[in-house]
Amino acid sequence: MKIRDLRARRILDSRGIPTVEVRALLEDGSIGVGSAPSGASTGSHEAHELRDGGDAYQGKDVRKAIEGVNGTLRDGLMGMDADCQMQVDARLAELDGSENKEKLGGNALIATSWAVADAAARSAELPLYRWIGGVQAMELPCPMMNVINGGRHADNNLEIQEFMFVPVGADSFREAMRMGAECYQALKVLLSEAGLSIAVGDEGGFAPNLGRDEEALEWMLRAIEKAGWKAGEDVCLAMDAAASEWIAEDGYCQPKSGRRFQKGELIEYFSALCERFPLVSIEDPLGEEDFEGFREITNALGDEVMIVGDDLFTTNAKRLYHGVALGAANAILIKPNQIGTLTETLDAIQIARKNAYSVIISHRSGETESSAIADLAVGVNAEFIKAGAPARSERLAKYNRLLAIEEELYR
Ligand code: 2PG
Ligand code: MG
Repeated sequence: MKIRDLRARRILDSRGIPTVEVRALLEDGSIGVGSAPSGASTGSHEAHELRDGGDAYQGKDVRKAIEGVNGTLRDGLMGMDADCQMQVDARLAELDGSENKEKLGGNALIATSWAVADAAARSAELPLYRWIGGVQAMELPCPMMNVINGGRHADNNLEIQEFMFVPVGADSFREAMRMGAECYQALKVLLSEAGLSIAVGDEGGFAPNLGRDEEALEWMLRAIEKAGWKAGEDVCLAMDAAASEWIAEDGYCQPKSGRRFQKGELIEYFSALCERFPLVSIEDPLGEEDFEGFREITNALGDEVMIVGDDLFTTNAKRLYHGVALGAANAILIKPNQIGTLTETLDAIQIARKNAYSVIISHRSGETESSAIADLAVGVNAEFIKAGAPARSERLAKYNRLLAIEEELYR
């Protein structure tokens, strides 16, 4: 079905910052919608997020990105077949013409790419996950719920950006949500009883000040027990260190405490945490260029634990190939807006699959109400989805969509 029109407008994301929403109209009247989320701890190799500068919205307005959609992208895509996502996305990249989508903006491109996919799915009268994955789309991911926020996502004193519950023992998505949500509520009670803050960070997790980062994991173990589940069996733990934020001239320096680490010390630090806690996944334990460090930590911990490349790979096929060749990491975080089109996102997922890397579909810290990544997760049978706490509607949009998909698939 041919694309008849494209229209972009400004919406605000979950942090109240402008972002792009695109509507794609097809010749049969089908309308698809897509939007761009936005990161705080962004990798340097991500697709460029086009912002205006100047006074409006502290320089973060997206008028240029919107104009690009309503002009260049609209003209370039009109009349193209929305069913051919690959061609549409190739045209998007061609119209931008730059390596990292800096001309028209990765934010403009990803919103457009999603809008076209959504419109094509509607025109075919298929849910988006089915459109993406065909008959093979059948598995629900295990949620990774970020329940304690630190790093760039909160103004507390925690250096590690995310502490997550991973309900690995659940035998359905519904059950996994129940476990995660019960543990989250138990954690809230425990923190509050201890006089700690239960105000939340960007992804809906609590953001207390604690003595040491490890205490976050201790509170989580207590919460799992209080909720009546077994830590390490029903519910495991995961972290996103986002250690690119700690890169210093001579190694690593955690910005809030000033604590310094050499690469080897950081690997030892995480190894010790894995001995003490039922951790199943550590994301970005080292900086975004430290492929060698990732190889070392994967050698040390990779048999037991997922070592996840986020800033390391930025959903970029070339960077993932490089990592695979070295044995750096054994899992990839997939964020469509890091690369800018759905097709390139699917490429990265396919390379990961072929090389036995686990796939985690991920939200951004600045999110919209879109639930497209939930459909993507089912479409590609991703093992995991990381969409924040089981709280705040921009996070629940993804989890609630998965509950609906599960009902559709397994009623
Ligand atoms: C991450 C993400 C999402 P941000 O680092 O994994 O949790 O954060 O969107 O700020 O990059
Ligand atoms: Mg990350």
